[in-house]
Amino acid sequence: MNVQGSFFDDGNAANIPLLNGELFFYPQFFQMAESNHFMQVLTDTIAWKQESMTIYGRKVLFPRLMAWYGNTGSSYGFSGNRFSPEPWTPELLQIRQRIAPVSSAHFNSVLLNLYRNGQDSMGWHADDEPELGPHPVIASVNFGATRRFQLRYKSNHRLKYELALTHGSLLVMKGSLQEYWEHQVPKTTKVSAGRINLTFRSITP
Ligand SMILES: O=C(O)CCC(=O)C(=O)O
Ligand SMILES: [Mn+2]
Repeated sequence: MNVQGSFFDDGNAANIPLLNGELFFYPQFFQMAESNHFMQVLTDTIAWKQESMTIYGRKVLFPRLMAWYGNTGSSYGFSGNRFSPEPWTPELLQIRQRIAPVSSAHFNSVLLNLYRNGQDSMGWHADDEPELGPHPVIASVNFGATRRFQLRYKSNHRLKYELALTHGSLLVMKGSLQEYWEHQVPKTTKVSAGRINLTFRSITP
């Protein structure tokens, strides 16, 4: 289904107009009770790990916990790491099924991030790894603490956009967004609670 078509089904959806990129935000995609349930179950059942990357020969820990789930064979590499996915859990399959109608993509994997508090973060990057293909559709699901999600245009950093990713929200990134824009989740002293973000992706080995 076309994402725009879903606007008639969900009055809360918004198409955020950006130069050279498509962004769709559903602030209350999941209801409060479901969101609380997923936050709890994912916190307890996902195989969270603190991965490291090597920068100028030094091992540096990522400032968050991560996990990678998906179809066998959808291995995924970034920052010098190569991840083989854990098999889908029932809750991850339920979430994937819920977002399928508004994402118009077949997701074979999901990268999960657990931000333990406001000191955990993700720096500027684009989801432009070759295995995602040229115009990837990435569906980003959020549970727990609200965190700021910032975008900046690669060739002109003064062009920027920011939104608050709230408990139960869904953000869909598509078109040429990853080619022209970067995004980040900055550190904040204002948040002490945890947040889980899931980015559903389609990987071509
Ligand atoms: O936590 C977020 O909202 C962003 C996650 C992200 O950009 C990623 O996993 O590539
Ligand atoms: Mn990303």
